[in-house]
Amino acid sequence: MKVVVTGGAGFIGSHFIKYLLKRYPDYKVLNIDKLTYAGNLENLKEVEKNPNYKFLKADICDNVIEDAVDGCDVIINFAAESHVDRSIQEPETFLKTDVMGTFNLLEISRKKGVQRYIQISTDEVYGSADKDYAFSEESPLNPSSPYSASKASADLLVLSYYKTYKTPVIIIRSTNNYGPNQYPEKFIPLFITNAIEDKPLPLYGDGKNVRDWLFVLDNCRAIDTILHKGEIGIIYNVAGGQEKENIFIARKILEYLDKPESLIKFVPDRPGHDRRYSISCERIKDLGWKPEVSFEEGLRITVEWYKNNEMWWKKIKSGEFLEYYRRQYKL
Ligand code: NAD
Ligand code: TDX
Repeated sequence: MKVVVTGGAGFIGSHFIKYLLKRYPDYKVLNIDKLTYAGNLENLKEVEKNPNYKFLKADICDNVIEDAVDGCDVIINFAAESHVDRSIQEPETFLKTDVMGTFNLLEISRKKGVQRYIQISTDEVYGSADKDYAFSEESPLNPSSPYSASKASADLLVLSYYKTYKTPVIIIRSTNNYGPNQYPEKFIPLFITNAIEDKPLPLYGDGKNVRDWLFVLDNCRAIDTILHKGEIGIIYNVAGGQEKENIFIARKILEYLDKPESLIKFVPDRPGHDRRYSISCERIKDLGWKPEVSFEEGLRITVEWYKNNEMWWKKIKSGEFLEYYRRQYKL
């Protein structure tokens, strides 16, 4: 199978490429990535010499990628601007990449007759869930941030291509991923790396917002399952089934790193901050998938990885990110 992965130099995409090449040694993967601040080819060091792996630095909004995808069977679109706080400060790139980039890939899929177009979406498109309620794939879209609104818009476009042109699409909406190689602006890697450096952990609001955490390799297994067994025209939710308040996670990270709780600093809430994310995922469970990594184990693996790979994140935090971080949290 010839698979085009877009956004494969980012967090989830890079794990997925490594997973796919290991699991299916005869598959060929073309990674198309613009290498924005979030793209990092170091994430792919172990496969860069693999003859079945190729990399193309390009923007998914650009028509030049049309020739590159020639002859591919599947496109899996991970490429996106993915950080909610950045979308609040600078929404435009989110519309360009997440909406127009998806549009460009759909057009290419339609013209080239790809066998499958898989859109990597998010549970955030459903918006905040009331206590004890979980959204299903049929729930209405109710996004809160420019990020989730752009992802929801892309989902609607993807579904329209299925209805109008019979483009063979599938949408995957997963809960919050965590694990090694996640850019340290996201909650878990930001808090781990700050704690290692004895810097404050900026906890938004009262710290009681809830996210459902999915270890990144469990998500790779879910995408694999859907790639091979998923039904065309269908949306699949993928839930970690491990809902935690942010403050619980902050305390666990400090406990694992043997750092004091006084590092937690409550800061003003994120505008439009969704209180809780929760989704049901019976559809993918019916295909035989379930998460295998408990939150405790996944968090330990993640903390250990950041402890042992300081070069990876220190390079990032000492550069452009530091400026952004100072502006954002005024710490
Ligand atoms: P990430 O920010 O780590 O990586 C995004 C990648 O896309 C980067 O390599 C970047 O260079 C690339 N990219 C950005 N704009 C591009 C463009 N115009 N053209 C080509 N490449 C471009 O993101 P991630 O956390 O790995 O998320 C991957 C996907 O999964 C995204 O679509 C995101 O919305 C979705 N998702 C993420 C999570 C999560 O918790 N991280 C949860 C659910 C869904
Ligand atoms: O400094 C912080 N302090 C804090 O309290 C940051 C960065 C986050 N938080 C809170 C906000 C959220 O309640 O932690 C929670 C998780 O925040 P993020 O890591 O920014 O993730 P979230 O907003 O939930 O969105 C993520 O999950 C769904 C990803 O960034 C998206 O790409 C994905 O679609």
